[in-house]
Amino acid sequence: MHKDEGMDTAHNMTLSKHKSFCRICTGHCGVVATVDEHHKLVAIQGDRDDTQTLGFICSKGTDAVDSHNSDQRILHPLKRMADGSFSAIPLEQALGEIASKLRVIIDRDGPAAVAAYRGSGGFFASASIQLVNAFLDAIGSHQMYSNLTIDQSAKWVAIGRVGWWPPGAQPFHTNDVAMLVGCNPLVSIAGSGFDTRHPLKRIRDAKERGMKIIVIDPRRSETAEYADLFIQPLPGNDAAILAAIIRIILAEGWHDGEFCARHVADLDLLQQALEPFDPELVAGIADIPVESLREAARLFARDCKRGTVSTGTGPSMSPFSNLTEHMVTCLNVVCGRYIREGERIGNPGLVLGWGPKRAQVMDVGRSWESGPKSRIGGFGTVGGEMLTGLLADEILTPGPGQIKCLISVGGNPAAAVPDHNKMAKALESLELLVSLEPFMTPTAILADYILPPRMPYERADLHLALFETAIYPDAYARHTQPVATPPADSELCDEWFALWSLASRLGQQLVCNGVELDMQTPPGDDALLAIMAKNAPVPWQTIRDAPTGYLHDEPVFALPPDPASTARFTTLPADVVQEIAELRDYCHMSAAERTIASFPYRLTSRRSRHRFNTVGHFSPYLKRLMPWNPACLNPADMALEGIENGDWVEISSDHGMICARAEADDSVRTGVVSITHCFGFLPGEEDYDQYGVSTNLLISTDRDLQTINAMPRMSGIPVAIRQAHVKRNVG
Ligand SMILES: Nc1nc2c(c(=O)[nH]1)N[C@H]1C(S)=C(S)[C@@H](COP(=O)(O)OP(=O)(O)OC[C@H]3O[C@@H](n4cnc5c(=O)[nH]c(N)nc54)[C@H](O)[C@@H]3O)O[C@H]1N2
Ligand SMILES: Nc1nc2c(c(=O)[nH]1)N[C@H]1C(S)=C(S)[C@@H](COP(=O)(O)OP(=O)(O)OC[C@H]3O[C@@H](n4cnc5c(=O)[nH]c(N)nc54)[C@H](O)[C@@H]3O)O[C@H]1N2
Ligand code: SF4
Ligand SMILES: [Mo]
Repeated sequence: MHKDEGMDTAHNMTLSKHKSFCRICTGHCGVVATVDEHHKLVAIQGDRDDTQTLGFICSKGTDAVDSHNSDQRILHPLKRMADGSFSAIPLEQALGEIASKLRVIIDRDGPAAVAAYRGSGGFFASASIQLVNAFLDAIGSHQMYSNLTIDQSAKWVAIGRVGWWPPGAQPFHTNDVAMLVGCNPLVSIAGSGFDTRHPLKRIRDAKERGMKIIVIDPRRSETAEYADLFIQPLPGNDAAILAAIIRIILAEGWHDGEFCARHVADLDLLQQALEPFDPELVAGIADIPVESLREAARLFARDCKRGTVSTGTGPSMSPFSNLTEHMVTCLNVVCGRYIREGERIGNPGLVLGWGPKRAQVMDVGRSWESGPKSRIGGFGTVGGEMLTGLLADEILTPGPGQIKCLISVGGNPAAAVPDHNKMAKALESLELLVSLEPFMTPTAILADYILPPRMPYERADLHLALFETAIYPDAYARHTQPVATPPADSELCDEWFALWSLASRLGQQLVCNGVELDMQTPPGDDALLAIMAKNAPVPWQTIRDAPTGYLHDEPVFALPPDPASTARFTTLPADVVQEIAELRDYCHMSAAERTIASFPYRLTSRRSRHRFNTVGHFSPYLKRLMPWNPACLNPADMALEGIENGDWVEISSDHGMICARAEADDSVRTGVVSITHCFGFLPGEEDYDQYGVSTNLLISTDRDLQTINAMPRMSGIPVAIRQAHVKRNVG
């Protein structure tokens, strides 16, 4: 804690300022938090002296003052009563009752009947993050779910299929080119392959030093405004676009032949397999100029020598998403865009372990081919987790292994998970739903018990270590002490405390990072963070006591490969051959065959500045900035459909129908409607002015799932659009 005191003379109050950092998104913005003499948060400002984020802050970051002090915040454990209302009960009682119910379920149905879902709130509570897995391990359940498998799990699939390069990809600040496919870091402040620490400054600086930026997005996004080459395709065509770009590069010999000869097992097979992706054909399907594909290949592979192609949520949510990420990885591989032997690895990790890595391919294996399988569809695990696209069916389908209890740790599956009605029905049907959550969200409303935790500025914390090498270009760690105290008379329960206490009551031993926790005395934030950082190169105290972050600047270089290693990148495994065949067939369909006549538009996902997924719906300030989620349409399409700005429009897919207000937006290409996710409330609660509407009503999890990761089709969704006179949502 870094402290500075002063007087607020108008209110005759002693105010003090403390450095900390925001934990709503991976931006991790350094802030100065002002608290009053009762340690109540009164202001949050961006910290201009922060070495990483340089003063950047957004509307959600400053709103933390109101969210911490909100009169809608839950301040006591709540229990759902027989009549559906909630009653505040003492924490000990709540934990005791939950433990007894867990005991009954485990004894009767086995440990696999107990599942956990970690959402964003759970990811950003660092002291708690390990406890969720530790709890499930202790009781013997494999049912770990999170938002990662309705996000970009295609990246794990690609690593499992192609191979991993331990020193990492070439980092943004050393590069002369960046190809960004379906991500918008200037708004999402997210994304590997970019520098999200004050992204506007970073992109301007990069352009100033000559970096070329290629953006592929159906919407001329805020990031696309900085592009040297902007390609605006119909959504869902990224796999074909990237296949065509690789085909051009290989045909022209612009790839890194030396790197490929040494590290790629089957380049010739890839080249043959991509033969069907003739640029003319692909350009026709994606509705882009063929020259833009050639220009992208030239700029990326011939004219620039360092830089990567990276994706965000757009392509990972659209059709052919695993194949798209495969092509992304292949493009980086054929151009050799990895940190090489002898080169400095800017961030070789810190909290989760640090040290030199060999410049060679590592075969990490296909996690989904061994280990536990889902009952529905026989899918395996990805990133060590079961697949959220199947969660509702795993709850609803009777039989051995059916999930009867879900512990939601900082997540809002009732609002965030596709197939909105099915997910809500599943949560409602659970024998026991526990929500570790500060607000009365759709998920909390369906819960049997709500345990409200301390909010970020009230707890000690670390940056999101799981993604540390993507967030920080150097080996850097950010710790904060609590800077505010929780509201008076509250009885809160941190996520870690709930899980520790439940395990303890069930007589289970928790093990975190190889350390057995004392199950008699609660560990506390500091002990848990120290355990997480036990493989860091410096003692925990060094990281903890660095007031504004710890930089470990001992240089690390990529080591020579192990001569005995035979691992190579595999660009054409058998399942990819099959996916390429499917994509080829799709590309060879006629336009009429490719489009479902009754659903001629494509709905695309996008993020909004003034929400973080479902976070912000309880904030008067953020709601003023963005009350609901408009359906953004190109004015030409609006004219075609006879829709005026502000009109109600019906958007229907083969699964459901929603109503939203149309907004003319010429940054959206024709044929597309762009609308933000995670609005809306529970099925049946239709109050657009209050909540907006859930696009998850349009998405099925019965079909259109990707193989391997069961990723639902959440973007590039075929829809019909028409002016509506009566507003109604039908899932
Ligand atoms: N149709 C469609 N659906 C989507 C997406 C899309 O683009 N389109 N995007 C998907 C993606 S990428 C994601 S990541 C998921 C998000 O899915 P979730 O992670 O389930 O949803 P969030 O809204 O991020 O949930 C965060 C919750 O944490 C709570 N919270 C805030 N602070 C704390 C805290 O300190 N502790 C605890 N315990 N809780 C806290 C918030 O109130 C909120 O309820 O949604 C997915 N759903
Ligand atoms: N302000 C804000 N920030 C957030 C979030 C938020 O809700 N609000 N959510 C957070 C989360 S959970 C995540 S995972 C990250 C995500 O971060 P990003 O992936 O950067 O998310 P978006 O800003 O939605 O950018 C996705 C882009 O993909 C485009 N797109 C949609 N479909 C396709 C397609 O088929 N092909 C191509 N090429 N592009 C397509 C969209 O037009 C959009 O511009 O953001 C995080 N940060
Ligand atoms: S929510 Fe805003 S202030 Fe907070 S870390 Fe993200 S970008 Fe920074
Ligand atoms: Mo996400």
